[in-house]
Amino acid sequence: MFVQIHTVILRYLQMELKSPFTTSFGTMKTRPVLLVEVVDEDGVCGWGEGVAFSAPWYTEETIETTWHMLETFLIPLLFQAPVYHPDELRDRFSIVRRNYMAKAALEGAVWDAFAKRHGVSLSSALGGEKKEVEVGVSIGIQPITNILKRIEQALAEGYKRIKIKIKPGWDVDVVREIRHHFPHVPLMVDANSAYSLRDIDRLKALDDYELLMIEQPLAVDDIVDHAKLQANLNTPICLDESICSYEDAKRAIELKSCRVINIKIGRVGGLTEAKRIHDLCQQHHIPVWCGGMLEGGVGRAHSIALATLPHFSLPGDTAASANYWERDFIDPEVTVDNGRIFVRQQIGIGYTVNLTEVERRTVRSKIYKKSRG
Ligand code: OSB
Ligand code: MG
Repeated sequence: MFVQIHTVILRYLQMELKSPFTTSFGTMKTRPVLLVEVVDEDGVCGWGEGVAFSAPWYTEETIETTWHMLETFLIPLLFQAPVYHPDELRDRFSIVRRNYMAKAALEGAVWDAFAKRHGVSLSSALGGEKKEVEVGVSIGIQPITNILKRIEQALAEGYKRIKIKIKPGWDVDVVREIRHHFPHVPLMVDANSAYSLRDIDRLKALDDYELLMIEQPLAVDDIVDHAKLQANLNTPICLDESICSYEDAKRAIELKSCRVINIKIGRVGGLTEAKRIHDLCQQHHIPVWCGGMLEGGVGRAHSIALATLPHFSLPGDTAASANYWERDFIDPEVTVDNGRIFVRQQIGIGYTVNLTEVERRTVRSKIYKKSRG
């Protein structure tokens, strides 16, 4: 059985975040979403989501560059030949360098269509086993009283772990204050590359607060400096932005640049590559968890499916839809029960895309058709 895609629809959605999200880089109030719909010869649909933001602060991609790469290169490559298994797309797309979020958006849609054709959930198509996944929340930079309130609320909802964003000058004091109110809560911090080795004393000061890990303290390409930092820290380093491929993960493990890896489907170019990194980390006993990109429902569903693989042993960032949106564009919305998401067993991503909710937010859309013959 194979999937021959003959139509791809790209949609640009503008989503309003319930509350602004601030990282070491800046604040986001809205979240553009690139929705990818693929349709095969028999009318089976698959859904994918591009996770690039409107500005290239997290990685070099933006929603506009992903649209361009899809339209000009990736969609034509997909139309070229049938897909017997979505794993083939990694090779087929490799003639386009990097542009991982663009590749992941289209590959994810094909994975969904593939699972639907085979009558299985995306989780089982990937080899996932878990029937529920544990999740935490990521709390942006904001006044400390708000952070304490958000933590209290998240704990009341049962979330398994709290992550806060830090930056130079907004770190040790904030963590100390949180520990004062919540001495034993599973807590971690994420710097989104805001530090350099010159800040080593400030980062070492965080060792006193029993943090689960420090996520991406140094720059994206500072794989050597991360190794030097890790050798001087008791707190495990978790890499996010630095790991864009299996090879990146291999280097980071060999150099001992981190003790934990955050896997995001978009950042690494798709589910196939995410699975390869998962398997590598499993062999090397490096714990992994599934990161988040403030996704809409489709991206959220893909992350949930990925997190059902056995080596995702730490709670991820995939919180409930209601943590981000007044109304997500899938049915049902993603809900969290005592810090757990129950994995839907329906075919494909397991959630239905609500076209009314999609169209309400669609700013622009375009249909691409495979040419005949
Ligand atoms: O670094 O993990 C990150 C959000 C946007 C971009 C990067 C990151 C994040 C988060 C929030 O931390 C994850 C989420 O709740 O989806
Ligand atoms: Mg991060």
